[in-house]
Amino acid sequence: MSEIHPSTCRLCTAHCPVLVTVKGGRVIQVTGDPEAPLYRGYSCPKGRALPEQHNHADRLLHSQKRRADGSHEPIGSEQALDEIAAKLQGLVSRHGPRSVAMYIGTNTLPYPASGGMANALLRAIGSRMFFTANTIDQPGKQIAQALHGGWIAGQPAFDSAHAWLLVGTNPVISKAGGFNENPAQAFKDAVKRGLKLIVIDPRRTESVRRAHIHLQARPGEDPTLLAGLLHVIIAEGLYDKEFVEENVQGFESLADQVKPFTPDYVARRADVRVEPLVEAARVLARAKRGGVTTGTGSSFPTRGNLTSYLALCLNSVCGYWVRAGEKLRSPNVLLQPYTGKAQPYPPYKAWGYGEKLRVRGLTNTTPGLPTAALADEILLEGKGQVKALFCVGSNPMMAWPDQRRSFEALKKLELLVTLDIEMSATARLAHYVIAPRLTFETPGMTQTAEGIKYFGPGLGFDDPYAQYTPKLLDPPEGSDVIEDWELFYGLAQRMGLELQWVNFYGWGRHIESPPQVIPLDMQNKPTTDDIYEIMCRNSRIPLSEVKQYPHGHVFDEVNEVVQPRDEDCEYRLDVGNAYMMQELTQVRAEDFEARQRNPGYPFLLVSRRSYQFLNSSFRTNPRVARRKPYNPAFMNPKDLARLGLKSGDTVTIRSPHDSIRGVVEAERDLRPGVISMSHAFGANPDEDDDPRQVGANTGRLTRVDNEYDPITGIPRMAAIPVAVEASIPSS
Ligand SMILES: Nc1nc2c(c(=O)[nH]1)N[C@H]1C(S)=C(S)[C@@H](COP(=O)(O)OP(=O)(O)OC[C@H]3O[C@@H](n4cnc5c(=O)[nH]c(N)nc54)[C@H](O)[C@@H]3O)O[C@H]1N2
Ligand SMILES: Nc1nc2c(c(=O)[nH]1)N[C@H]1C(S)=C(S)[C@@H](COP(=O)(O)OP(=O)(O)OC[C@H]3O[C@@H](n4cnc5c(=O)[nH]c(N)nc54)[C@H](O)[C@@H]3O)O[C@H]1N2
Ligand code: SF4
Ligand SMILES: [Mo]
Repeated sequence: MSEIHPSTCRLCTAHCPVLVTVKGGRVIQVTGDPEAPLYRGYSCPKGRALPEQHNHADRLLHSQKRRADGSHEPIGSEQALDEIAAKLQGLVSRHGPRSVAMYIGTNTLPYPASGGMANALLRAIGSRMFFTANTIDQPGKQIAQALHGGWIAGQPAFDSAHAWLLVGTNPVISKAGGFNENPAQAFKDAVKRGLKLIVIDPRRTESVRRAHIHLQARPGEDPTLLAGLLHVIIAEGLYDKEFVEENVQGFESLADQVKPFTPDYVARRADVRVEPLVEAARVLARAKRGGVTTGTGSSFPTRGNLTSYLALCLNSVCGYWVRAGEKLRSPNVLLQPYTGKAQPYPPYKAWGYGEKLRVRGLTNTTPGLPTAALADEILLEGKGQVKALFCVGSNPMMAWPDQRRSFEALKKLELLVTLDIEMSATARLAHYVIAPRLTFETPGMTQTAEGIKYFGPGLGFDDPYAQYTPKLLDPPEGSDVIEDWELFYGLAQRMGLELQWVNFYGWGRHIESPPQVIPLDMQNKPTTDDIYEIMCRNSRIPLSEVKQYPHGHVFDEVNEVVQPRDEDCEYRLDVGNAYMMQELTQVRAEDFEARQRNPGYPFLLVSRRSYQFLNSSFRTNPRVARRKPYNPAFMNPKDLARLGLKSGDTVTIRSPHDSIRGVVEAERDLRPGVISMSHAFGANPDEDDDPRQVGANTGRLTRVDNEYDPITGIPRMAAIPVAVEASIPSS
């Protein structure tokens, strides 16, 4: 007998409501939930492959301990925790708390308690070395928000907008940028009702299909393009004068700085035509309600802070912020209530506080400690050297830039612990691999996906939507798996540490939600549901009420009207930040023609998300990876022909730093001169890396200490100059 339960796929920020068929204690099918609101029954191949993930033959059902020869053997989870606690204690007493670091990755998203508990343990130890994937993703978003300030009432909801600009993001596949609920359908509906979609992307993506204008620009030129759009809007006097007058400062500086970015200059430099560029600017400026969303495509080619900042400037100059009397976008449901006012909150400190890194002058920043510097913090001898690293739902060996350096670093650690469902590339180097429970074996809720809104305007859910799902099944019989958070709680217990939970959501100055500190009971272990109750202590809608709607619910009673500006509010949005204006001057001064000539490396390698894979996850999932377990190197057919290559050929892709082997595939929709590949594939440097079996690791082509952002440390991760040569088949 099988039963069907409503639940949530929590793999990506979309958090799609799903129906889960359970038979004999095993999950056998996952489909979209037609009864759920907003999503219209949507699900994607990864969500539908969750049964194969849960039942995978290679799923870790027992934690693993590394033997002296590098192989692993099973170990009981209690025993593993005892041993790890003892080692950790020893390292802390010998080398101090800073020798312990955490790295939190994407697969903490399904488990809302895990990141917070990892952080609680680290704080109890006295270390501030807390790193996340955020600083190798789009850290510029939070830097820009801090320099520009924000708008308490937020951005208009997409379904009310007249124009929208997507820069280096492909939400139809990635669900990023706040397009959670069936974005393909949302774009279709919006365009039908008259919205004009504008996309800047070197590839004619799935999201471009509905676009009014597609600027298929040269990668890495987003600051130039955005400055060009601002140039036209200001030069033609199309900006929202009333809004700017009342709410914006620094307008003169911005106007001055974008002056040299004439349409002719921008068109020549980014290799687009003048007419659509000017038309895009006019469409954006004439729309009363709109938005600008940037993505990883515009973050990775360096200058992500500036790109995000100029995107915010476009929003402000066009007056794309919700006004008094309108409906508040993203009112909180599982987060604290707040009053949405039509007024700015002021800029705040973006970096230069908290923990200082020992390399490259880096500090803590609004997006967190620079993860691209963590390998060097492990490698660099001396006081404060990192000796122990915990990886939570993350995979540094696949995801960090400069793979060979990461490899040297992880091998040097005295204690590497990772929580993973399989023997990932990182797990293969780890002293301990803790086997965790999987999605449907744990309760879940949408609070984290809701909280994404604090990462930038337009993110999170537009509507007051929430869902809770109970645990649906027990882990497989005979297994010994724990929830991620139990590792950190268990270590704290063993080390005699008192943990304090911190509810930490809100914009820079925490105008909505000042952090709350809640001591955890260290004698009577809480349940996951107890922790969720703590997390939702001050939520706008009690978690118990959300639980009444197993298919998820839009809490319309939370739909609030935006309040007018406080009489005494003098805050303004800053579009003329000196640091950003200086960077824009540097961009204008670059000899772009010399850079473009780069004869040794005639192609630019960029990144992309695949529908089947989630970063390094699902690569061995039989349902989605059967046909093609690797990441093809997509190229324009004309480029292939010119090089005498055809789809399926193996090539060597060489950057100034290193080289990888890839399998080329023709893609007409890609701009000539560009190679587009997904990241998080390949193998460790000491392993067999047949590109047809495991793909290639694009992170190997980059260096962390060469072209990097001086604030967030993120290095060039895309628009990497490369050469492509046919590979000599290995015998
Ligand atoms: N060159 C290049 N580099 C990039 C990017 C790029 O586009 N190009 N993208 C960057 C971005 S945006 C990001 S966010 C980072 C991602 O960086 P990471 O988060 O470090 O990498 P992931 O591959 O997402 O790691 C997820 C890990 O979680 C494991 N896992 C899967 N399910 C579970 C589970 O249920 N529980 C637990 N505990 N673990 C699980 C997977 O097996 C995998 O090992 O990579 C960045 N690196
Ligand atoms: N299916 C799926 N969904 C995912 C993920 C996944 O691996 N698979 N990963 C998740 C993660 S960790 C993240 S951070 C998000 C990321 O979500 P997005 O930021 O939307 O990432 P992509 O879908 O790769 O879209 C980036 C786009 O930028 C384009 N691009 C490349 N270089 C440039 C450039 O220089 N300028 C401009 N303007 N465009 C450029 C690429 O062609 C690509 O279409 O997706 C999340 N969702
Ligand atoms: S879009 Fe994201 S949340 Fe939705 S089914 Fe796919 S992986 Fe799961
Ligand atoms: Mo990401």
